Amino acid sequence: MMFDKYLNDSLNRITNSNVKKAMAYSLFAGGKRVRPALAIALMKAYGDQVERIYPFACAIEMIHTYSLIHDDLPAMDDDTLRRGKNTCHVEFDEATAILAGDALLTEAFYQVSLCKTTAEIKIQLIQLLSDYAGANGMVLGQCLDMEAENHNQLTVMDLQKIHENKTGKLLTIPLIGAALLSNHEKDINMWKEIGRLIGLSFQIQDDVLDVTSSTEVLGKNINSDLVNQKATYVSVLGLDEAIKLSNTYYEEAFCKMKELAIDIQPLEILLDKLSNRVS
Ligand code: GRG
Repeated sequence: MMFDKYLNDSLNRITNSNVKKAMAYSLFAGGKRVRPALAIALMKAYGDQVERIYPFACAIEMIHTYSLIHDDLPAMDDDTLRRGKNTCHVEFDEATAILAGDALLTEAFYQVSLCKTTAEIKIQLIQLLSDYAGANGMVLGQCLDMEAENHNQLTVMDLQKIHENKTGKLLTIPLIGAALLSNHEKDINMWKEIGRLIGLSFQIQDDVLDVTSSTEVLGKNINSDLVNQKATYVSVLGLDEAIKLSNTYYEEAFCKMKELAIDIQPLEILLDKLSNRVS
């Protein structure tokens, strides 16, 4: 079964309502599925069955989708366009979008309960999601990002702290999750570092694409950082240095992967795609 079919079927147990419609709308609005792809690639690299990670990958995609719905709300970035479509609160309404985000976050933990693994590993997966997506992780990053809006003298170190949490933690969850599910706990510290590097690189690309791409290609309003007067890797380092730093981080991540006793190819292919992404 393909991952998107699993994701689609995961909604079968949800009672029909406007909230369910909004959850489905945002889950299937054309996301790139980068986080599930990382989890699947690592399962392959470990020689494990990819389907074993589907419930966990589904949980991550649900949390990712909730974060985007809430990030687009008027109280946060107030965005009207994502993935070339209306944002959730524009398509439905603000209250429904808030509830859809809440429901996706909650449903993620139901999905973890479906993982075919031991109770001990499920507890570790639950702790991982709570820690990395919550107030020690992605939510912390979002909070630091909001606080930073009032400071105009941000350094690269400040940006690093924000984005290791806001972007990096959610991109690290699939790697640690796959290591846990395929019984490679000894590799977890390495995946933490690799996830951090991929996360920073992914964020720098996001900042670069915001000034170099177009609304048509990106599916969202461009120059949003400039309009919101946000400090970004591009505003702090300049465009060329930002691109260089993004490539360096991807290379470092790749070098670290090579130190592990795994079949590197599935991750190499994915990392190559990510480092050349245009949206
Ligand atoms: C609201 C708790 C809360 C957190 C929001 C993730 C986030 C934190 C905000 C989204 C805005 C943003 C630019 C985040 C940086 C990470 C990023 C580039 C997200 C977009 O991920 P993609 O490109 O999205 O994987 P698709 O649309 O492909 O699923």
